Amino acid sequence: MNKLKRILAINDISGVGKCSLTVNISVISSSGVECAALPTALLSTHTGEFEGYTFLNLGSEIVSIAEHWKSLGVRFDGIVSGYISSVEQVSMVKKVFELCRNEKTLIFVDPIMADNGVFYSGFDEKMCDALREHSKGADAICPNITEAAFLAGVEYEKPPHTNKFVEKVLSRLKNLSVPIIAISGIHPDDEKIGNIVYDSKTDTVFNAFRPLRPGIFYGVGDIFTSSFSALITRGADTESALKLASELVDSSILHTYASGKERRFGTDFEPALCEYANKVEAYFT
Ligand code: PXL
Repeated sequence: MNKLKRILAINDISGVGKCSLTVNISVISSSGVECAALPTALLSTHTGEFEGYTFLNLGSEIVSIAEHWKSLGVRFDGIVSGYISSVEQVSMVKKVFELCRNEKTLIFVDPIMADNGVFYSGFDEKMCDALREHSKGADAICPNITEAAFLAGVEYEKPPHTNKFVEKVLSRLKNLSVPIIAISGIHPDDEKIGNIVYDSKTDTVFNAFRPLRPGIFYGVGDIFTSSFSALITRGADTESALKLASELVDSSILHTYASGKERRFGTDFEPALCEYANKVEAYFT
């Protein structure tokens, strides 16, 4: 039997709205990987399309928690860095990497800061610069196309995302020397949307597109990053991890779309998890 892998997810906990840690824990666990959690902030909901959400910065706890884990000898096979509340917290998360990694730990950075061409509430250029630095030294980064353009210093272009735009973004991101670059939410024409992954080991770009369903689906970036990072940590090749993660996103979107629910309450990945888990186990068998 293969040893159970363990990932640390560093992200906020938004109580309602199905994003960040609530997604990380569910999807990473369903991928057959243990998920430990380090919350960077506590919110009542995510920040998109909700008014009056509460926000508590948990920065003062971050390094102490990691020091306790170090004293216990806890190490992680993978660390996923997600929503970081401020520039100051970026250096705390860096410290967590130092305390909780060994020479084999894979580091995944999801530079959560923006979508659809605009920064999320509370983020700006300074945070973008800090996340660019934070991304250097990661084994993989998982930005959406807006975050990818911002990190690359390329002006964001609205859909349709042309090949020229995507290639420019990717070629600038390669300068960060991160071995795997996974970009989600690329929308090349009216009919499709999807993800691409650049793997520097083989100098190959893989893609996975799905039929477009109109509107915003909150948390799909978190679903994708959680699945992709768990599968890579378990030893999947990049092409298979992209395929399985993209199928989970696609299926979650289909369930949400069919339900007609209010989108801000999040994407319904739960009905898709059982089939996903079975596919993952079949892949690793
Ligand atoms: O899904 C990304 C995300 C994470 N955390 C918070 C958010 C968002 C996106 O809106 O608001 C708090």
